[in-house]
Amino acid sequence: MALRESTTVAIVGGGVSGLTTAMLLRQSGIDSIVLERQARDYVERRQRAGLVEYRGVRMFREWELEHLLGTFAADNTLEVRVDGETRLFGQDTHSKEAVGQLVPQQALVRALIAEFLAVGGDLRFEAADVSLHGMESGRPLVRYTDAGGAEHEIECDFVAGCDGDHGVTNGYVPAGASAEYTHDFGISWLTILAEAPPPENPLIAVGDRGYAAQFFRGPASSRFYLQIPQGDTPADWTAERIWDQLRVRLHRPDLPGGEITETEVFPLRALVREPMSHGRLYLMGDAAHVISPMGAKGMNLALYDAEVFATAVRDFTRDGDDAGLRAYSGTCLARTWKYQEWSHWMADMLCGLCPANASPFRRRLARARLDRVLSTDTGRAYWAELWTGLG
Ligand code: RFL
Repeated sequence: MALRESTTVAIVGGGVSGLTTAMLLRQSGIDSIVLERQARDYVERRQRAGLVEYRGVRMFREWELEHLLGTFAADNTLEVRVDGETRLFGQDTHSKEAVGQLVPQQALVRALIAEFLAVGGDLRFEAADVSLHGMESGRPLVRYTDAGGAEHEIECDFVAGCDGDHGVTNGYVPAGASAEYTHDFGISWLTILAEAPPPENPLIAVGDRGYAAQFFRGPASSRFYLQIPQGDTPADWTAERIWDQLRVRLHRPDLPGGEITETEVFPLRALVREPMSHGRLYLMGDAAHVISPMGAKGMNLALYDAEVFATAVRDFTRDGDDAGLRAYSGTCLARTWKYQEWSHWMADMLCGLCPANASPFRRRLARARLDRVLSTDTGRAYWAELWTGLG
């Protein structure tokens, strides 16, 4: 016999989108149960993104949760090093007042977990075999098995599908009612986490020597990216080879090495699932869309979806106003596509400056675009709008 429980929103997935949704609902006095497949320790250590754009910072401030973001303000400067020559984005008035925050994703996740539990939130780790039932009914059910093997059945008003790209919830939008749009950039990156001092500004190096990047992930740690040949695996990249290539491509022969704590190969790809809702099920974050890390927007889109959904549930619960819920998918998809376009535009320009990805003609086009973005007022304003998330 399954244990029968009840809540307003059952949230599947305790990553950034699930925990933010739970916290925003909590701030509105709305109860939820978060079901996370992994153990707490695993979730708290999983390192990925590192920048909350200004729109997200403003969101946390407006919901009185800004303290969760830590203390590393970003000044919106991005350095692009083209064949060793420094070009600085964001060095103008367009984004001066709208600064983001450097927040390693796992630090945000840790802060959200601690806060949610401290205010009495219901967060359950090691929840296995999650399944959804009756999404088209007025009162859906979520079933799962807890770590001790006991079966649970949660009756709720809404289900938030926050379980990432490889989760189960997006499978509950019927095939006939959904479409999946994908793009493969034909580029593979090796991503490296290392105990190495971060650069002064986020740094992307492009040009004859190939693509490399270095970003802040803590006062003494960095995330690096290296474009690698398609088909390479982490085993092909020894620590010596990694540091050697980083020094060459970043034009930093003095780059200090450090302990490499993680390496992973991933293809640059994009995916959007439409629609982002079905009946009482609302998909958010990576469960609905995957974006190349080129524009640093994956986590930020997840935060946006969480706010649109939590606001819609609040309006419905408090005022009986279902306009936000009805508009949810369209609202989030409009922003998703805007940032997919931007991320693609950035990749086209920056990866297009490397011989491995572009003909000499396309490389000159990419450089002309870069010059235009940096040297015209409209170009700088366009870049700043999207980098800050205000566009
Ligand atoms: P997450 O973070 O994947 O969390 C999903 C959670 O759901 C759980 N789960 C389940 N729980 C219950 N039942 C199931 N059946 C479940 N299946 C899965 C998982 O254990 C997990 O805890 O998705 P969410 O919340 O939508 O957040 C999305 C972001 O994590 C993602 O967009 C970013 O990490 C993308 N990303 C970056 N985004 C940025 O904004 N800036 C960056 O610089 C950036 N760098 C990156 C990235 C992603 C990377 N990966 C994944 C390749 C760098 C990397 C290397």
